[in-house]
Amino acid sequence: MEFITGFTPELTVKSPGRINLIGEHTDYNLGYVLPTAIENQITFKLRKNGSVNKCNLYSLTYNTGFTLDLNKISRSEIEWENYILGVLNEISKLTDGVKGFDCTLESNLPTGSGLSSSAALECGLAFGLNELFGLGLSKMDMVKLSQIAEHTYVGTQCGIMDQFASVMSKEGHVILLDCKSLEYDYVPIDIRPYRIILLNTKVSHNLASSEYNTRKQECQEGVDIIKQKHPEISSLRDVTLDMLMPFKAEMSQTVFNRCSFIIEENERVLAMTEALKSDRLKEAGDLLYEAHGGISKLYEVSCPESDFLVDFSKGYDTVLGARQTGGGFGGCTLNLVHEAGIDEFVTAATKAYKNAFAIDLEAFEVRPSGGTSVVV
Ligand code: GAF
Repeated sequence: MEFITGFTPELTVKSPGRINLIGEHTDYNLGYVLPTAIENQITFKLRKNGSVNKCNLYSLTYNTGFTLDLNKISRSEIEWENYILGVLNEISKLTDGVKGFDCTLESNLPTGSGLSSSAALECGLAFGLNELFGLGLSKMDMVKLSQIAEHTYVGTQCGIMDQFASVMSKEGHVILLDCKSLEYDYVPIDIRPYRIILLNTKVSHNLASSEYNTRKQECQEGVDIIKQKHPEISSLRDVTLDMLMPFKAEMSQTVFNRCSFIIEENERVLAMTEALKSDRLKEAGDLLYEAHGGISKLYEVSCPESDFLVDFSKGYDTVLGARQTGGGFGGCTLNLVHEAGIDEFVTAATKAYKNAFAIDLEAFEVRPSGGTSVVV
């Protein structure tokens, strides 16, 4: 099949990936997160094609495309198509305003690296179609429908953080999002002379999606047990460590560990917010290390490659803190590194990582950036 890829677009949209400074797996436990969009993004070029229901999508990055019929949307065997199909399916529940369109996508956001290329894809498409066809969807409509698309078409029971960060981020800020009330604050982040350096492990262990759903179930199991004595709680967000302790004997060690991590991680998000607001960068770094300890030992969503890089960073005075960012089982570690020490740290980490895993590390700086937008 021949795809039309070189057309003059009516609209260009950029949709960013995200980092999460801290607050991992807290979103579906209705707690707090502290993400921001980054400059790495997917660019969508769109035009109406005059047909009622025929849509052509083509990824210039992966040289692959597909055609779909808006009247016959169903799940595909091909993973990336499901992000698109899921979004179209959710939009169709809200409006019949989408008609035939052509779309090319180009990405400089590595997939499977914990930077949420999935949400960038979902939200960019929703945003682009909203603009192209004047659908009248709000930003929160786009966030929510993209999250549901991932549940129904992709099968990951994700929380709301990634889609929220992709759409709502603001340059120079992280977002303190309360995933229960969906209230949020933009927190300015000025960590000079430190920078945010990502080290991409280049591994994405394929148990990520199934283990993700298992973690969600384990947390729910914990909630169900605690609820028997505290009927007022509806999520781990409402539980303190003191409330959890008496239930230790009633829970498996695994469920107890998962619950402890989430409760502590929520506290770390709030502590990180305060540390950033008052320039206590050393404390911010310590919180990252603490969080990684929990990610690795209590929540068990790390992997040898991420653990290696986080441990390695501890040998450098120029690194304040590090942890794996995102859903887990690989992807990137996020490091707060003094600008004078970046080259030395990255060179040494690259060499050590290659020796340990025979993988070429990829390192890059990211800056808190704005959310999904039209390119003018
Ligand atoms: C993935 C999910 F999509 C998010 O909702 C979040 O739970 C994250 O993992 C872990 O914090 O990116």
